Amino acid sequence: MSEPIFVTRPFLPPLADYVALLEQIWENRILTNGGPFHQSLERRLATYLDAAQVSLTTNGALALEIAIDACDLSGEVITTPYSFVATTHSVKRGQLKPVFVDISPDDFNIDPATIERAITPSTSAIVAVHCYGNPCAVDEIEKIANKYDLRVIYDAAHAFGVRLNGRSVFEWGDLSTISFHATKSYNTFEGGAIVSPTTRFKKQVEIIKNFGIASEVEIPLVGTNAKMSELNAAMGHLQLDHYESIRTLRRTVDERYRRSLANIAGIHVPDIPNGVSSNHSYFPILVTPDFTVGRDALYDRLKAEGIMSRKYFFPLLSNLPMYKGIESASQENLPVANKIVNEVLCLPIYPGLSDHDIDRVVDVIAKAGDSY
Ligand code: T4K
Repeated sequence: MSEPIFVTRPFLPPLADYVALLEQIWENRILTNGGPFHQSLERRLATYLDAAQVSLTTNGALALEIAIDACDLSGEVITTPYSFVATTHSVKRGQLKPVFVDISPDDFNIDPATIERAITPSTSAIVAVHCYGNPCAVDEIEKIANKYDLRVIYDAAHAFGVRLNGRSVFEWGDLSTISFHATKSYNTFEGGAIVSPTTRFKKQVEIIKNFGIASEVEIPLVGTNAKMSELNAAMGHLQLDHYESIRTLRRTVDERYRRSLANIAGIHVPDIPNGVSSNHSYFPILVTPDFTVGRDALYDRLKAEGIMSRKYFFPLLSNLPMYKGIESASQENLPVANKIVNEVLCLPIYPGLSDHDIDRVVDVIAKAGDSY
């Protein structure tokens, strides 16, 4: 059998380039706690992402927990059920009540039309996800947030480098969080960041990510340890050097899939929304009822051929044992999310995925659909 094809593979820069940076770390013996690579990467990313604040963290999950903490929220938080589990868990770990609203079938993000009727006097924020890197309806969300005086936090784990109508997606929201996990389009092995268009929350974020310590003699907050190490920050520099070529390689894969899948009945490939400069971090398709077999059967067929697609984001968060009892988690409240989660399949996409391998994936899908 041919080599397995994974849903993703991390880009790695030439090893010699990383070794050169490791030599500098060995030389100066600063390994963490805001060392020189950490500081310079924050500055470079702030420029690249058009952000006033970039605070690096150990991962995207802690970035989100800290962002929620820094905004000093209370009561209820309106959020999406259609995401990786870290999103709702961060709300819950912040001692807040998640209130689920439905998603749009076009971009799989929170449907802004559902937000307003979910707002109560206890609502303090909206935690939305730019799912698969597609920007949320940011202007509409901003209007609602301003009207009801709510904070907006974007879980932008998937949205590194994404732009909307020429503007960085990180220009919206009070705070956004990113994941630099190995599976993301920009990776530092593990890592993440809290990003903001203002510096309003910067001090708070920096203190929380350093155990709550403000100075040698002041510990004003209950914090955690989410500092990025110099090893990760050094990798971040090299990844940034290569990011635009990584994006181009991903786009090539995306375009070949789109051309090849266009004529397979029952397979729906969502468009990249107008005005979006994508990072092509995921390639979701919907296996609709018009396809010959169901989503799970297609997943199994691909797997039998060594192709590891993923059902991101099944199971739906509102159906998990710890959340399904919440009133807003009912299936009647979330019809679109409950439908999409049973149709979605993310196909392998990463820089360097060959035309031959893309064609192998498409071939299995075409044969499953009996469309030859
Ligand atoms: N918010 C959202 C919306 C998120 O999607 C995530 C993370 C977070 C927050 C939290 O951010 P972090 O705390 O993780 O920074 C993965 C990732 O672990 C997770 O980061 C990601 N989202 C989620 C969507 O996917 P798995 O369980 O799919 O990973 P895994 O280990 O099965 O990897 C998938 C494939 O990638 C493997 O089959 C092979 C390949 N791979 C993976 C790793 C780790 C490699 O080739 N090399 C590697 O080192 O969760």
